[in-house]
Amino acid sequence: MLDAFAKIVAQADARGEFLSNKQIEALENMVKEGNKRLDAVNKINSNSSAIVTNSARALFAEQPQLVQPGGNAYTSRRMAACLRDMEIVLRYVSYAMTAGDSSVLDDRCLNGLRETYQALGTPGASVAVAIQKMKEASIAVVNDANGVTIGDCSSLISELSIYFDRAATAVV
Ligand code: PEB
Repeated sequence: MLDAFAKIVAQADARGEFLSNKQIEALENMVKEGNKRLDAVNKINSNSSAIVTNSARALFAEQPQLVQPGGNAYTSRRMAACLRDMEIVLRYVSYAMTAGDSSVLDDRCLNGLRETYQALGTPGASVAVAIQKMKEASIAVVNDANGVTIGDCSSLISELSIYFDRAATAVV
């Protein structure tokens, strides 16, 4: 598992070079914007159950066959597994956002997930829709200006989007 710092160090070491000015600038910027990053993570964490349940509800409204007899989220056992999976993905996205690097998400959550869903007969495309809905909900929560000083969060939002997109593409 890497964070943005360890990643740049590993890359420089692989080439046997000191960090470049550009790399140092990227890390400086990360430190400068660090509080915003942690605020974003904190907002996702404290709204995690709403993000998961609202996104699941939206998925089942669009794909009602999932919750009908024979559907992949039918029976409370499967529904619970589905909500749990969504929460796991959201948690790993929040870790990636904390670290500023996707490796924790890739290695501990997404690696082999497509094959797991194939083996289970769980529709990966539907999981991807659920993840996209969590992305929209998380962005809305992070961008919510209520009670905070408004700043520019655009680059954090695009980074967050990349982690969700990565998760969504990993399951189809
Ligand atoms: C991945 N999900 C399920 C299982 C595993 C995962 C390993 C099988 C074992 C179990 O049920 O616990 N586990 C999960 C994950 C990690 C992990 C992400 C990462 C570290 O360790 N059903 C739907 C929706 C979707 C869904 C489309 C969006 O209709 C999910 C939610 N996952 C789902 C369901 C099951 C499951 C298991 C329903 C149960 C499948 C079954 O037993 O039929």
